[in-house]
Amino acid sequence: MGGAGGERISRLKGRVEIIRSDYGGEQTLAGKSPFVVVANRLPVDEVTDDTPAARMSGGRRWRPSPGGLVTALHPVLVEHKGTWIGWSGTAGDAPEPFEMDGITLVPMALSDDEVERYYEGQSNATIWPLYHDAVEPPVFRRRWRDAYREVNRRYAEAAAEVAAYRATVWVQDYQLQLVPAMLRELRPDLRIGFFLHIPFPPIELFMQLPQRTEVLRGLLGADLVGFQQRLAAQNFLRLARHLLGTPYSGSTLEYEGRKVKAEAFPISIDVAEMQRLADNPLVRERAAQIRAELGDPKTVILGVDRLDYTKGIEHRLKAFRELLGEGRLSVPEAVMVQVATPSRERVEHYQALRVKVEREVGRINGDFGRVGVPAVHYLHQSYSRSELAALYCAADVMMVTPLRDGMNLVAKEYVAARAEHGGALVLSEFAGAAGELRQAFLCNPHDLDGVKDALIRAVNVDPAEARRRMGIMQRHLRRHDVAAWASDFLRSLGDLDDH
Ligand code: ADQ
Repeated sequence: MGGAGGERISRLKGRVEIIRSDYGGEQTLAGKSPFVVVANRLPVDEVTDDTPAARMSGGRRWRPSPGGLVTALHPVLVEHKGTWIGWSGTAGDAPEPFEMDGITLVPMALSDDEVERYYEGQSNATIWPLYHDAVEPPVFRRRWRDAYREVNRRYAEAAAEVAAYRATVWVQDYQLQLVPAMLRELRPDLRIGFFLHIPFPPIELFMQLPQRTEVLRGLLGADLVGFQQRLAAQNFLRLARHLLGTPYSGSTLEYEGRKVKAEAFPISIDVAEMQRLADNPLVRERAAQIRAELGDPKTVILGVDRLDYTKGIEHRLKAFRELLGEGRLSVPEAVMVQVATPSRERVEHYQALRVKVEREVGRINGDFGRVGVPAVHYLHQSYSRSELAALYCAADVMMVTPLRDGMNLVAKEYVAARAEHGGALVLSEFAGAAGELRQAFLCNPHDLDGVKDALIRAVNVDPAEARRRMGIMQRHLRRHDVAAWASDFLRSLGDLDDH
């Protein structure tokens, strides 16, 4: 790591320049960013533009990829001349930093090899399964770990370079757990926050990680470590005591003479945006059209997930199949629509999952479908926000049955889209969202009979009762939207008294 005192060579953005590591206070860092977000991905997608004009200019074009995080942080980023550091999504050289909608975006380069080892390997085949209760066995590889460390170091150096004196830097998620400590070593003046979007496992599981002490120390580089749920924050505090003997009281621990806070900040969605979409007459029309195309069934049951083994898609399909087999549901009165967004398609577990899900869909349709009337409509595609909103509006019952999920935004989006129209949410107890959406039909996805019963109760719920439940959950979401989430986190980070 760049040494204290003296000079450090930074090869950021393909340039080589010398910066003084005794950052020298406000003057030397004038013009830099007082608020920096560091995330694996930038909040934009590259648009393939093969027109002669685009080729001539050598320019790359970008379009915002709308997500809850950027929606929530956009006002803060604009107000504070913020910078977002992240990967563009394409392997190879990184484009130069550029401005979009009032935010400076600093693209990071990842080579093909790094995409395979840091992103698909260590992030998505080691840490992702381990942190999700090891529902698939995590794979441990030394070369993945080395790439993870190297990429984390580059992100930390990029943040150190763009951050103003005493800036606030907010690091996001499991791909970048080493960044807080690396950044603190480079820039002890910064206020550093970290938020983990996925669960944080209990000690027994975390201890499997060969890199466990390094990851823990990496996170402890932050002033505030945020989690989706209180249980995750407690797992973290207990782990620090277990592994490093770090004492804690309440949510604050003492580490290397500093205070580190670990707290829960359940993430949310842009509730107003989803409600606006759901109220849009074009979206309503599209919802009616979807129902008509499905053959105007009495009950439309919907699932919307990334095609991921944590989401419990197979369990949900199996419950539906058994209910059809037992005659407790029947086609065409009830049909299921399962949207499974393509995801991490080069990772082995994901390829295997796709085969299993598609086989199960084929089996259900073979057994219970008729010509022109499938029992399950399976869509392995990405959709626009308005098409998703139309699907939510069209669905009588939404099934969200993950085996483990940090939060699950789909559950919140469905509730926000239902306005005064009722509808029922079947929700796994193992989704973070279950901590807030208590009026859902909660179930344990491992208990197939329990899932079946919850689905039947949701299908048969009295409409007035459905509206009552939906109303309570909506009121909760209106008070706890993603903007409230971001400001709660940043307020808590700003309240820390050690600066
Ligand atoms: P994810 O695991 O990706 O997020 P989730 O919270 O459900 O899961 O968010 C998925 C998002 O993608 C939703 O906003 C949804 O609308 C969108 N989406 C899903 N299918 C789509 C499709 N076919 N087309 C277009 N959009 C689609 C991780 C954690 C979660 C945590 C979030 C945020 O795993 O637990 O809730 O981060 O912190």
